Amino acid sequence: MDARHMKIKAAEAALAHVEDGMRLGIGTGSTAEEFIRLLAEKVADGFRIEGVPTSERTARLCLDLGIPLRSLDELPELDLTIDGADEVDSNLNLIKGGGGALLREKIVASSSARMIVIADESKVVDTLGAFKLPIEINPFGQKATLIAIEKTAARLGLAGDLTLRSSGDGLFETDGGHLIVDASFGRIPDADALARELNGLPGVVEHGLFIGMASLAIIAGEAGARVMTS
Ligand code: ABF
Repeated sequence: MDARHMKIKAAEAALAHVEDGMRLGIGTGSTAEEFIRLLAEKVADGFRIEGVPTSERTARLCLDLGIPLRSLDELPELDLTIDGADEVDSNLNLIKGGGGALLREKIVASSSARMIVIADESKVVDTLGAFKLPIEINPFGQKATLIAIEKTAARLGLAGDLTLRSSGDGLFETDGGHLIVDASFGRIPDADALARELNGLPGVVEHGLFIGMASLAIIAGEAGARVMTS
């Protein structure tokens, strides 16, 4: 089964968790987009949901496909968020943000009673960190923030390149106008500690470690979709 079909399998299984009338956080990325396409078919058949998108890209796709959207300010308490991930470990801790939407994804997920992650088997890891950790930073004082991140990581025995993400003709900017640093720390033995330390750095707006946020993960492999719980 190719990667796209695995993503569709995971999206199909996630759809079973969406109830008529739900206030639903809708994620970003190619797996989330397969979910959106399937959700749009149900909405076309009369299924009622109120969607809150986690990125401008997701919002555009939902609107194109006829999924009713609200802002998070209109619906500050959501029933469920369905979103992708770059890495999932056995505790359901995640690395997210490869798509550059990590801040809104984390805000929407934290406003939801439950979060279900949808991913293909390739995202499951023993220890987070093979995927470069996206860290969203304020452009003001970015060099000072990079130094602070390096020093913080070193205190935790982590080291690696910090690369400002670029796109097209310049630095990548998030929907919120921030920059993203991709940190090649490698294996992160204590992701919880790193998350807490990064949260304390003034120039860091958010980071891609989603600790204890996912209620379950639906992982699609050759044999179909399976559920991971922590
Ligand atoms: C988004 O999904 C991001 O947080 C994450 O980087 C991405 C994974 O994308 P894909 O499903 O295309 O692998 O939620």
